[in-house]
Amino acid sequence: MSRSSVRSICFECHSRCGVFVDVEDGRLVGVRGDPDHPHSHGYTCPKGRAAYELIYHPERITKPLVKGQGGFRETSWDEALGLIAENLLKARETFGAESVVFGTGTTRGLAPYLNRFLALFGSPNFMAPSNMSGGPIVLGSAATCGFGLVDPDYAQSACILLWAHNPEMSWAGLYMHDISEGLKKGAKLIVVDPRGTRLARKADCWLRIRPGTDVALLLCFINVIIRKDLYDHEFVETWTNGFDRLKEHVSPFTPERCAEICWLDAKQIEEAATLFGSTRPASIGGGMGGVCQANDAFDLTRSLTILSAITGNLEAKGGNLNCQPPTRKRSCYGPDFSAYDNLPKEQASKKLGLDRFPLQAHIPIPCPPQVVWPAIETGRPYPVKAVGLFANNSVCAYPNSQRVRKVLASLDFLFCVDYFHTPTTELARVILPPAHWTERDDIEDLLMKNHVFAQVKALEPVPECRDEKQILIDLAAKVGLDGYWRTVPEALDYRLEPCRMTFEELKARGHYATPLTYHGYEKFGKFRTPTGRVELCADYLTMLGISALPNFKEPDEGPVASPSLMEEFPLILTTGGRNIVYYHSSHRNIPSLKRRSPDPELQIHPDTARALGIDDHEWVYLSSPRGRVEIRALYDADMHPKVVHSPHGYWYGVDDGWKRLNINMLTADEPLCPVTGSVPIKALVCRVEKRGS
Ligand SMILES: Nc1nc2c(c(=O)[nH]1)N[C@H]1C(S)=C(S)[C@@H](COP(=O)(O)OP(=O)(O)OC[C@H]3O[C@@H](n4cnc5c(=O)[nH]c(N)nc54)[C@H](O)[C@@H]3O)O[C@H]1N2
Ligand SMILES: Nc1nc2c(c(=O)[nH]1)N[C@H]1C(S)=C(S)[C@@H](COP(=O)(O)OP(=O)(O)OC[C@H]3O[C@@H](n4cnc5c(=O)[nH]c(N)nc54)[C@H](O)[C@@H]3O)O[C@H]1N2
Ligand code: SF4
Ligand SMILES: [Mo]
Repeated sequence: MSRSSVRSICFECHSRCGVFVDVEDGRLVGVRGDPDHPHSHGYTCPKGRAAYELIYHPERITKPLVKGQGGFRETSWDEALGLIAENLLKARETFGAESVVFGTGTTRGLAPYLNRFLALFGSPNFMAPSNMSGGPIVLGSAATCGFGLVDPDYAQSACILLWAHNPEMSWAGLYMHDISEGLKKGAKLIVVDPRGTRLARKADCWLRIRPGTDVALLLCFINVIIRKDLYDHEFVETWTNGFDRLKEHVSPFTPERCAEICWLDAKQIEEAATLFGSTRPASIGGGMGGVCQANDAFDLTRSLTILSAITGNLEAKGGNLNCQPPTRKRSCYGPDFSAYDNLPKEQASKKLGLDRFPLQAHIPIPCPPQVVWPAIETGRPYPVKAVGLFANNSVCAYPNSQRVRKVLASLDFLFCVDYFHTPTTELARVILPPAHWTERDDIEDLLMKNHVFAQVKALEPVPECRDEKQILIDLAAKVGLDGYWRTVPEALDYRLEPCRMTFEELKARGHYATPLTYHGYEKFGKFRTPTGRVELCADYLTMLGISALPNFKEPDEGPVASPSLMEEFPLILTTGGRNIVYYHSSHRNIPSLKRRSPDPELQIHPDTARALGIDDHEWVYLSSPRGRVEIRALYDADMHPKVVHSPHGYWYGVDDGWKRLNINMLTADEPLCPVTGSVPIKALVCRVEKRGS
C-alpha cells in the first residue's frame, strides 16, 4: 500500500486552513489540521474534514455534459469545449465581446485566470457578488483612507469590535486563533449584532441593533467619542481632512436619538462607544457580508473607517493593518489580471454598471450580478448573450431568485462548471466537471494578510474531472486566444514572480510572507487619497454625486420607511448568518454535514412564535412582499421580538427546493446602494404563519 501526506490549504471556505491531506493508494483518506500554519494553527472544521465524502460522492459530475432533447448526456471534453468556444465566438461576432460574461461566486481562487481570459477575449464583464461580499468594504475604506479595512490585528488588540460579524461560524480558521489570543490577554469585546451569537453573549458590550440601522449607530459612536474628547488629537490634526465638518455632521446623533432609531438603550450605546474610544489599540472586524448587504453599505463601511481613523487605530499594531499580499499586482484581484485594467480604455469603459456606479471606475470591483441581469433582460446598454458560471449557484445565491432563474434561462448560451447538479446548472447547455482542491495546485493570497500559500495537489482528479485552470487553458486554445498561459505551472509561476520564486519553490516552503508594516503613511508621507489624508469629509466624492459625509438612511423596508407594508409583514427579517457546517448553498448533500443541520431554521423570539400558535421546531411559512418559503421555527429568546433571522443556501433534497426552501425567493434586488451596488438583504420585512402538517 502506498501512503502519503501532503501539506496544503483547504479551499472549502475562505479561511484556507492549513491541512495535511492523507492519501492511500491514490485515494484521499483524510484531512488533518496543520499545527504550524500561521493563521489556523491546526484548526479544521467539519466541512474541511468532509472532503472524502465530497470527492467520492455518487452524485459528483465526472464527465462533461451537454443538454439535448432528453436532458443532459455525457460527452467528450473536446466536444464540450468546442461547443462552448463556438458559442462564445458567435456571441462576440454578432454582439461584441462584451456580450460574453464570465461569473464566479466566492471566487474559489479563480478570479485571476477568469479575468485574464476575459481580457484577451475582449470582455470587461467579470461578474461576482463582490457588491454583497467585501466590495463595499474595499470601496468605503479605500475611498476614505486609500486601503481596504480588512486586516484586523486582533491578537495584539486591547479592544475588539465585531460589527455584523460572527467569525466563529464564518472565518473560524482565519480569525478565531487571533481573537482568542487577544481575549486571553484581556482585550475587551464589543459585538454589534441583532443575534445573540456566542461571541455576542460573552462580550463586554453586545448591542442588539435593529437590522439596517448601523450607520446611525456608527455616527453616534463617532459623536460620543468626539464629544467626550476620546479621539486621537495628534492623528486627527496631522493625518485627516474635514474633522470639524464631521464633528458638526454627527452632533445630532446623540445616544438618545440613536437608541430610538436602533432599538437600543442609550446608556448602553454610550458605554460601548466610550469603551471603544478609550481603549487602545482597538481593532474592527466588519462582517464581509454583514456590513456589505445594505442599501447604505458605502456609508456604513466608510463610517467604520472613520471610527478607526479618529481613534488612531489605522495601520496601528493591534488596530487595523494595511497588508499587501506578497504577490502584489498579481494577487487574486491584482491589476495585472483585471479585465477592466487590461483592456483598451474604450472597451473597458463598457463594463456593466460603471454608468450607475461611477466610483467603481476608480476603485474597480467585479460587475455586480444585478447590473448584468437588466442587460440580459432588455438588451440595454447592450445585449449579454453568453454566460459562463464557475463555482456559482446564482439561482440560490442572489436575491430575487425567481428573476435570476428567468434571466439565466433566457440566455442564448449558458455553461456551468460545478461538482454537482444545482438549480443553476439545470439551466445550462453545457456542464463541466472541475477538479477538487485536493486534486489541483494553486496559490492563495486573497485575505491572507501578508501571506501567500501553496495549495498542493495531493491526488489525481477523479476521472475525468479537470483543474479549472486547465479548462481555461484548453478553452483559450479552442477560442484562439493569443497570450493565455499554456500550462498550469506557467500560470502559477507568473503569479509568483513578484515574490521571486516559482511554484515549486513555494510548494517546498508551504507559504511565504513579507514583513508586516505599521503606520506606512508616515514613511510614505501620505495616505493614498486625493488630499493625502484620511478623508473624514471626502469633498472629492461630490464630483461623482456622492455625499462628502456618511448619512444615515432608514432601510427601504421597515417600520419608518414603509409602515403600511408592515401591517401585512409585521416582522423584520435578516438573512444569511453563517453556519459552520455549510458554505452557502454547498454541502447540503454531504451526509455527515447534513445530519448536523438538516433543515433551515428561523430564529424567532418564543413570545412572538407562541402568539402565532407556533411551536419550537414546527415548520412554518415565511413570506415577504416577493414570495413565500417553508422553514422551521427555532425559539431564540435572545432575538428582539420583532426581528427574525433566516439562514441562506437551503434547496437540496426537496422537490422544487430552490423555490420552497431558498430564502432568496424572499429577498430584494432593489434598491441597490447607490455607490457600491450592494443589495438590501439584511433588513427586509416578513410575515410568519403556521403551515400545518
Ligand atoms: N440571502 C442571502 N444570500 C446570500 C448571502 C447572504 O448573506 N444572504 N451571502 C452571499 C454571499 S456573501 C456570497 S459570496 C454568495 C455565494 O454564492 P455562491 O458562490 O454561488 O455559493 P456556493 O453555494 O458556495 O457555491 C456555488 C457552487 O460552487 C460549487 N463549487 C464548490 N467548489 C468549487 C470549485 O472549486 N469549483 C467549481 N467549479 N465549483 C465549486 C458548489 O458545488 C456550489 O454548487 O451567496 C450570497 N447569497
Ligand atoms: N461556514 C461558512 N463560512 C463562511 C461562509 C459560509 O457560507 N459558511 N461564507 C463566506 C462568505 S462568502 C462571506 S461574504 C463571509 C460573511 O462573513 P460575515 O459577514 O462575517 O458573516 P457572519 O459571520 O454570519 O456575520 C454576519 C452577522 O451579521 C449579523 N447581522 C445581520 N443583520 C445585521 C444588521 O443589520 N446589522 C448588524 N450589525 N448585524 C447584522 C448576523 O446576525 C450575523 O451574525 O462568510 C464567509 N464564511
Ligand atoms: S474553516 Fe473548515 S472549510 Fe474553512 S478552510 Fe478551515 S477547514 Fe476548510
Ligand atoms: Mo461572500
